Amino acid sequence: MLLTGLPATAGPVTAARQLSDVIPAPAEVKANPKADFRLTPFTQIRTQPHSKDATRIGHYLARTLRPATGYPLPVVPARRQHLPGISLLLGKAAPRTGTEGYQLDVARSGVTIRANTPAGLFAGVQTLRQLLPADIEADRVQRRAWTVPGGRIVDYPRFGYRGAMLDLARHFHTPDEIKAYVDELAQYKINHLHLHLSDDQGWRIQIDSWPRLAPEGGGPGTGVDGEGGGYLTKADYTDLVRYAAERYITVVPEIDMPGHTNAAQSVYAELNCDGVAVPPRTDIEVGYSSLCIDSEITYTFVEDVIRELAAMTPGPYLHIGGDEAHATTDEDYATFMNRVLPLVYKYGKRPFGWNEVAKVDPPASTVPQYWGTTTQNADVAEAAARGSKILMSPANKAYLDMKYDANTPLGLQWAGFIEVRDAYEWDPGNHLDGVGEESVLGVEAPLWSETLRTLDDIEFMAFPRLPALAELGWSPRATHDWGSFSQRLAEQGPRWQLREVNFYRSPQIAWP
Ligand code: TNX
Repeated sequence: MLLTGLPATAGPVTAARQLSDVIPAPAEVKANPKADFRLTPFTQIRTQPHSKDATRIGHYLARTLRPATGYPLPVVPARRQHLPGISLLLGKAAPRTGTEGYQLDVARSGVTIRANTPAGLFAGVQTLRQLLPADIEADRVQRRAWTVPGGRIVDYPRFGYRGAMLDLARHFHTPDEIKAYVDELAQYKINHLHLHLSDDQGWRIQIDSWPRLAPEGGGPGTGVDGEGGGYLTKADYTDLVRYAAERYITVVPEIDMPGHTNAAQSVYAELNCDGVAVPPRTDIEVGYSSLCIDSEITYTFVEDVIRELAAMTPGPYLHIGGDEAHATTDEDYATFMNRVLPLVYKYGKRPFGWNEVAKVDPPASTVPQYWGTTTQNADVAEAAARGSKILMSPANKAYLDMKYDANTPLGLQWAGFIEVRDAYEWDPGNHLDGVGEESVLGVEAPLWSETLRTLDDIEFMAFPRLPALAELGWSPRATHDWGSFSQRLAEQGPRWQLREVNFYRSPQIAWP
């Protein structure tokens, strides 16, 4: 383009993008090769007038595109349209785009993203970002053409819940590390972040009514091998919730009980049946701890924690764990859950539990999270038959802490090795007997931290498998195709490199 002073093909570092080169695969794509759009130094970002959300998303887009283009990209209200631009408009999107989808039109004269909600606009912005050449992720000016392939995308999710879980208990991860992960999750249209805030090795959230819990249960020397200390203050947590919400990600906090409670029981003696505090633990055993089911103080404690956690959590869900309670009898487990589930409702939240919670016939609005490794679970199937929605996290497909293969330096292997193709090749809507598409709330990718300390460690396990799970959660089944996915995934490699995101160079992918 004349105005840019750049030759049309300046610095073609990466191949031209196709309109369908997006993860997760969009629902509907109609390319129009004659309608490519080119960003120029005069491009404006025009946002829905009088919409704070659209303006904020416009600034987010501008911040994303400025470093590599060096263009000013002013964010202005979408009124007059005489300069080429990117328009972010609320309303008038195809009805099937629903509450999270969007419609993206690329023509020579401009790019228009329309959505019924800000969340949809934000999703459309992520698509636009991926449609630009990978160099757009550079933190310094790249002299090259910035072309967006022409045509129309109409896109919307298959499942309403697309999640990632981070275990802060086995090793604490700092707010900055969590935010960096959130930034990556948002690009793949993940909309929930589940924080595993307590376990045997650590307690990671400030609770005012039990003031020693976090400073002692999450202090120096806690975590696996005593090397994972730290906790979130209420201010940290609130700031994280806000940061995630600005990226249309809802935080789902988890306090694991009645097992996985050694950290709390090592700080407060009264949480043990014999009134004696247990020693802190830094090993990776599971299934040995249990709250004292017959003691009233247990329920005072649980209610205090749920009340304080619910008060700082704007999202609708609160996860109460419930897994691997091997030190609790079945009868005690039912007694406990039948007292604690109502407490979650009392404070206005909808309970999540690991799939063991299905054993107690919880109300239909309680969500069992399936983490088994087989395709059969009678309790979960019965819950689905009673109307429960199930969250799918089968450990042999969706666990990001499983090793890729025998040589992976990090991770565990109790659920098997999970290469990127294994993470991709299953159908959440047809995986578990008796749990069909209509019973599935969505897909979540848990990342347990027994072996993970740094952000580099987290990223190495999450990428490239997280995008595979994100695609299973968002894209219609009809788009499912390993050949297409593996090519689109390969193109994410240079983007991760430019963003300094660590990833596993899976031999299954032809990285450029
Ligand atoms: C099982 S999955 C656990 C966690 C471990 C994880 C390690 C689940 C509900 N419980 O306590 O961290 O395996 O992969």
